[in-house]
Amino acid sequence: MTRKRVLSGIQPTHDSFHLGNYLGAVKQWVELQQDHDAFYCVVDLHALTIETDPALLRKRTLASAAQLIALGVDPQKCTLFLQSHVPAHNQLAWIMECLAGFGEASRMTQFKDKSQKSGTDRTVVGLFTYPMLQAADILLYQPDLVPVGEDQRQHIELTRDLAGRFNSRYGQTFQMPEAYILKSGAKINDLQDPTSKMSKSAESMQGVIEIMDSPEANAKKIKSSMTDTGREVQFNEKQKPGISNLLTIHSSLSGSSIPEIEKEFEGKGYGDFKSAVAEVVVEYLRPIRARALELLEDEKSLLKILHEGADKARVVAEKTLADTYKNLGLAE
Ligand code: ATP
Ligand code: LTN
Repeated sequence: MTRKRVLSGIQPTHDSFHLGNYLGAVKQWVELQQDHDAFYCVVDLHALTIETDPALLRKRTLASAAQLIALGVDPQKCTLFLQSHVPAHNQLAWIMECLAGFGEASRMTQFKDKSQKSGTDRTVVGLFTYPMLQAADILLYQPDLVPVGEDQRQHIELTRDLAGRFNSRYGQTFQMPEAYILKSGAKINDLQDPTSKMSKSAESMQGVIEIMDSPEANAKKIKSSMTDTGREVQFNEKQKPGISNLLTIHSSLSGSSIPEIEKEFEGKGYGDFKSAVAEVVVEYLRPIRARALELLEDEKSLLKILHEGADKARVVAEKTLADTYKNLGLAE
């Protein structure tokens, strides 16, 4: 039986991924690569929608790839590559732009939010066409599943609409992809503001656990995380959002269930619990950070992995692009 195909992407917009990115997204990538034909890409072209210094963009792109590998994305088991290494992404994106309606694209909430924040004059056209490039990323690989966070559901819906529209106008060309979104448990919140999600663009990084941060800095952030009222370690998102978030983090990394952890800390205070969470997080991330740093020391080998990934990705992408051009009536 052929394995189901999976595709996903992540933007290299920051120096480090955070625990939310790992538990909400990358951990699923690692699990899915075991029994799926998985394609994972660092979407460096999407990152151009935010103006970045060229040296920094390059550094973050390589750091993203190194972190993915250190977190368990295995180039022997999946195809790991950079979006900009496969020109078919841009080529199919144009086709998607000619298929999407202006009104339809204007309804994308990510565009509305981001453009509202920066104002029309500072919003680039690429932010508007971002979802059509994302649709191209996906459809080129004919995936069955696209693992993403809840915030990406609308973009996957648009991708499905575009695929359906193309197929009915020009004949069956694209596989209809499904979003693969984890249940609510996978949402990790900010340690200082546990009612909002842990985010790379948070105002303060005090509540964000970064993979590439030093173990000491991360331990300190957890120990000084916001304290809820009361003193029992119990999962109750309404009354104890901070402790509940820490319980989710502990459980996801240690593998112990939340009731088991609650039992372990019965009669002990928040202080002991926070120290234990700090220990779990620090020990989990320590080898991952070390491995990522090691990979970054040998850029040549890292780039070789990415080039080999792109060679594999190109074969699949170019086949879909050729079929698309043919079905559209572009002369051969
Ligand atoms: P920003 O907040 O600046 O938009 P981000 O931190 O949300 O960035 P993205 O690059 O948008 O990160 O997300 C990468 C992946 O990580 C997405 O699939 C997203 O759903 C997931 N993700 C991001 N933050 C969290 C979180 N706090 N909990 C669970 N999953 C998350
Ligand atoms: N928009 C996504 C990143 C992304 C993506 C993709 C995800 C770009 N292309 C293709 C899945 C499939 C985000 O911001 N998380």
